[in-house]
Amino acid sequence: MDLYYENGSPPCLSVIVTAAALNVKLNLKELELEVNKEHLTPEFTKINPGTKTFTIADISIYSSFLTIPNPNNDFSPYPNIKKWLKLMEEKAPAKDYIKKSELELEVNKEHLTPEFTKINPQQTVPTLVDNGFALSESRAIMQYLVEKCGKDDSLYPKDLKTRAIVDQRLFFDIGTLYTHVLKSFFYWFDKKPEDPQDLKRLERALIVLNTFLEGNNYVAETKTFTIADISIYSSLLTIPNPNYDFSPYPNVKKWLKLMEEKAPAKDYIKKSVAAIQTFCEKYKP
Ligand SMILES: N[C@@H](CCC(=O)N[C@@H](CS)C(=O)NCC(=O)O)C(=O)O
Repeated sequence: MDLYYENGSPPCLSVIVTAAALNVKLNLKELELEVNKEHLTPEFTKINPGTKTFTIADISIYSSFLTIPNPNNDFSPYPNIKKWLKLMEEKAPAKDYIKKSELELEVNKEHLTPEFTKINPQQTVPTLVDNGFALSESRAIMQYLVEKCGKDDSLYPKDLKTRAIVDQRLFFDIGTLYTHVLKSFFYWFDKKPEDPQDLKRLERALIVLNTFLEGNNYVAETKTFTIADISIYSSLLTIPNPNYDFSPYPNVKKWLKLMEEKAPAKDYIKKSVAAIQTFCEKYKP
């Protein structure tokens, strides 16, 4: 399996640690992204497996589209999206509710560059290519790797409720925790003082994480670490301030120590953290 990655990228770190935990050897292909530019290439778009009927992914992305504020947004540069929006309009249930919640639409101007876009229309790393099957989004990749290569289900338990908690933590990470860590990162990058409201949001996310860990060794209340621990660990390693004070979150502090001890791929983690720190040092406010 090929993994397109960038050193210092937290979602790439998550996938690489997951593969190491599964003893899966990935063929690492490093990309130099130079923030939002170099990886923007076409071929990444082609390998885009579809399903026969709509899934929760269609529903989730359709809802995102309905939230775009400009009602006259021109989707003609994206004919497949246009066609899919029409199809979803026809197929999605709860039409009355959708009508009520429809907002105006607008889309960012996309900068599509060739080879990479063919494989991954999202133009992000990590991107896994398994024998022609391409997959992006670190959390989806971790799930795929465990399902495909796991000798047991400990990293992504099959038990319905345990899995639901792991999924909840993964969504909490992508939607809340990592989002606020990333904001911190960009304040740092832009050499701007952090908005106190944003700082508060990160603190609130850490309070929530601290609560998840109350009486538990791992974030999803499991006996051993799961992909939710790996994902959240990668997120926290990205906090740009190397002296960030975790003492208001004692459970998080304890868990970070445990993860430092338990997480595999220690050399890669070291390298990735060093890359983040070098980057942060360069943009120190
Ligand atoms: N939610 C995605 C985020 C992926 C992501 O944004 N990766 C960054 C590197 S850390 C990237 O590829 N940035 C380039 C861009 O967004 O243009 C995941 O977890 O895989």
